Amino acid sequence: MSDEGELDLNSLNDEELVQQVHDDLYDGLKEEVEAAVHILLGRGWAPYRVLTEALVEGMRIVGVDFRDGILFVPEVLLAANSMKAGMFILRPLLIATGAPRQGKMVIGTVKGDIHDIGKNLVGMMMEGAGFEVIDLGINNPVEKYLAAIEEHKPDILGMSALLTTTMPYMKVVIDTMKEKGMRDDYIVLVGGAPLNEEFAKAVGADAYCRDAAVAVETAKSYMARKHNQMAAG
Ligand code: B1M
Repeated sequence: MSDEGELDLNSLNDEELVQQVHDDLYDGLKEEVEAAVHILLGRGWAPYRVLTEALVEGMRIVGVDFRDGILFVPEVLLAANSMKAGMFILRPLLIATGAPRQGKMVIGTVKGDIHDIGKNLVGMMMEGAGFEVIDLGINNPVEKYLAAIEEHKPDILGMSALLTTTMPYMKVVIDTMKEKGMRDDYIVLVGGAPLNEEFAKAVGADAYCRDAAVAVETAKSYMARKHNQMAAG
């Protein structure tokens, strides 16, 4: 695009700029998304507000058109990369809160599933809340979760699944933990768009987390319970 035709993001007011981020995310325009994130931060927006109102909402819109067959995998991949670029800018700001050390979490997306944006976001928010986070990435078989638990001895195991076809795998992981007599040694939290509380209960998780903020609150309250139990016992 020529200089003349280029849109000056700085000339937009906050509302227009957020709308523009939604459009640029939709169109997979990574540099524009990055520039807008910087501008919003420069205008004093809290990183979490930029994350939720600009990026997460933009991805929600992408999700609707993906579902309706208006967008396809290649376009959604570009949108996801743009979102990740925006998250990369926000990450240090979200994790540098100086929160006191809370505990340790191992988190990963389950086998067969390559969606990682939500998991990454949960990881960031948990780090910001004072948790040490070991991220196993995507497509994790039960062996990988177990090896990480052995190695890192976390307080919490977090699992993410975005597909109705992959979410049942959480039960495989939890059942294997039960078989090995180690299920009760860990707090198991699960999340991902197709899950709900009923599902979490059915697979034997401790709790379902609707979003990253809920994951942080849930993790904190389970850690407080754990400390109380240890103090009492
Ligand atoms: Co996919 N995809 N996708 N996709 N994709 C969905 C999930 C889908 C709902 C789209 C749709 O049809 N509307 C649909 C699933 C339908 C279903 O199962 N019922 C779908 C499909 C069908 C597919 C493919 C099968 C498409 C195909 O190939 N034909 C394929 C599967 C690949 C695979 O995994 N094997 C596929 C591929 C892809 C891309 C690679 C193109 C890309 C992923 C890129 C990436 O992640 N690196 C992609 C994307 C981006 C999406 C949508 C559009 C967006 C997901 C996202 O990042 N959301 C998604 C539509 C949707 O979810 N509405 C869709 C933003 C993110 C911040 O939210 O991930 O929900 P979310 O995370 C939230 C909460 O869920 C929660 O907190 C997060 C932050 O607030 N949370 C946790 C998540 N994990 C948690 C773990 C916790 C706690 C909370 O642990 C404690």
